[in-house]
Amino acid sequence: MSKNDTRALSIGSFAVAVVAMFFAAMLLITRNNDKGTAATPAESSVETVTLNLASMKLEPAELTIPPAGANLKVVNVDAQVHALVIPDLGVNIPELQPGASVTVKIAKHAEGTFEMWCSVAGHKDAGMKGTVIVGTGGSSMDHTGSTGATMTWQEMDAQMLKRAQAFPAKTAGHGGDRLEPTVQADGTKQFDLVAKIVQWEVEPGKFVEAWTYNGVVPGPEIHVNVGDKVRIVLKNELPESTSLHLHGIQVPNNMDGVDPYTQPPTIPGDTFTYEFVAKAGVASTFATGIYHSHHDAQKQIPNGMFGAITIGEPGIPDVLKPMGYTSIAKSVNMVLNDSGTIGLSLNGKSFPATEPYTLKKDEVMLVNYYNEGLMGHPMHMHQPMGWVIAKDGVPLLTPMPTDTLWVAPGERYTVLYKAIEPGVWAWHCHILTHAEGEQGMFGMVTALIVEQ
Ligand SMILES: [Cu+2]
Repeated sequence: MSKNDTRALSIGSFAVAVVAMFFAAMLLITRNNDKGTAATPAESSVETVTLNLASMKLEPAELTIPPAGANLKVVNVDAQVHALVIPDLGVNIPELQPGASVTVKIAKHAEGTFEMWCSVAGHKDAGMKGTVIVGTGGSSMDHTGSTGATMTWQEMDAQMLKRAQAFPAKTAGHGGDRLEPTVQADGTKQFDLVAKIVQWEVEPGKFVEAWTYNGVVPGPEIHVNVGDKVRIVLKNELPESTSLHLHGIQVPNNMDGVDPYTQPPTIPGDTFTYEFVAKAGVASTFATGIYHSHHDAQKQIPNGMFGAITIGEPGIPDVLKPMGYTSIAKSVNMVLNDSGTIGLSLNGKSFPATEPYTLKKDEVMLVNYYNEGLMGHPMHMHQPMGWVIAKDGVPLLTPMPTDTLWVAPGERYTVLYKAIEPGVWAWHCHILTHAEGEQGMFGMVTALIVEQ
């Protein structure tokens, strides 16, 4: 990006940040009321503070608890068992399985700073330790990456500028690229997938333990034509069983990948072969699906086990053609995620490591949104109005305009965006705690760059 581009981005980010902090505060109130973890109405006003047990670290490492007490929600977002002790506050969670969470009540307590750590042997020394501050410093659950410290507005601007200028930041690994099949003698297109754990750089310097297909997040895109004979050979190199579900794709029941109903689990070291003839969706000429794990899915999927599978090509609806939607210059799969080791991300990367997309003025980009996370995300493109042309791989009878599109877990939407005006246009999830805080933009943010 040029200097002007990044400057435009940073000025925009400041304006949004002011609004963001206001809405983030409102969201907190709503979220607390929605929690429902409190047993009695009297407890519903108690704040809930979240602590993630991540790969050899506690997030946040500095946790603030109000002196009035709080519900402490401890989530194990890692792929191995962890524990948590805060002796001074009477917290002792001896074991928390991967993906599990538990909420403990912390009573009213005098202000002070206390130690916390994971009590699994070796984990504390490896970095799983932090401090709990009982005080009025504010909640630590409001946004990812918050420093919790008070900044002047000048410091805040400087930090936001630095972050905006880091975009697009280079990281190791790129997911979602198309996988070339090996074509068999009978014409069958074979795709080989290996399920394995790798260290994945989500944002610069932040490596997480990702559960992947072929070592990338998202897994490689599988693309075939209607009528193709398809074979997917899945080898399991994970420390636990798995199975591969073809979400939104018409396959015979025994190829649906839901163990133990349609197949036995594919145990570590084993291989399972999925075979089917590629069909368009019902009432469609194409299909827009996703392949993902259907075994211990609440862990395996958010940790990275998902990839697009597309059959055929969506066409441009006739009604949009007089509006300049004549050909598709670029097709993009955009997989949303919010949980597991990967966390808030677009195609397996968090801002500023997300990928920018460049179009020339008047060009049209087709975007397939997929949500593989645990919550809905309203995806917002700043300038160009989009047209939703298909839901879950089936064309809409009438395209629907959108600048903000709610994408629920499991849904797919196909949207055409036309580049109207040159500039850097932010493109992000509009749940503001997924996108921007006092440190600047983070998580589910990228940009469309429209060139003259
Ligand atoms: Cu979101």
